[in-house]
Amino acid sequence: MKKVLTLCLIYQHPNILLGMKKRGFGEGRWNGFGGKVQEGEAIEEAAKREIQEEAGIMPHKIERVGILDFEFKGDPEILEVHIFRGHDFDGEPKESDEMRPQWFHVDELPFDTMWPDDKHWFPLFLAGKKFRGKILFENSDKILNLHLSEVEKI
Ligand code: 6U4
Repeated sequence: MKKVLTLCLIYQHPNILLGMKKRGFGEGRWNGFGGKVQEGEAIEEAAKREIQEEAGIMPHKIERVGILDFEFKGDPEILEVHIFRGHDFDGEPKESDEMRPQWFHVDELPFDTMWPDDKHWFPLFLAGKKFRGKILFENSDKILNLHLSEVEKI
């Protein structure tokens, strides 16, 4: 069983826009914006829709830079998260029911209050690389296994 999700990060060097997840999966963590791809929806369209819903902004152009498969021990469902990078956008980031957006300097990312996998793949993201990975969680705080590799094309 596989569920396809999006995660969109706006990176205007040296700052990156994250949101504090106020409810649902990943509550209490800083993360990019995203969610489930709906039936019949293109993945990139879903990424744009979610960031518009959660942060009130519409990116001009987004590029897919990574795909990560997440598995939780004992749960047959795989979360396939497609990671996008954007730069320019229309609108002003504003708080929604789900997320509270805030800019962070890349040297001061709040890794302690982000998903534990983020500290592993953010360096690739920030360096403009493309990557694929597979991460097995014991629970939402503990990684049992992590494979990450840089790829030419995604
Ligand atoms: P709804 O539909 O609002 O109930 P919710 O349970 O809040 O959904 P959703 O749709 O916001 O979840 O999706 C979760 C988001 O978290 C997606 O953008 C993908 C992202 N995500 C999930 N696991 C992650 C992980 N290990 N590391 C990470 N982002 C992750 O950086």
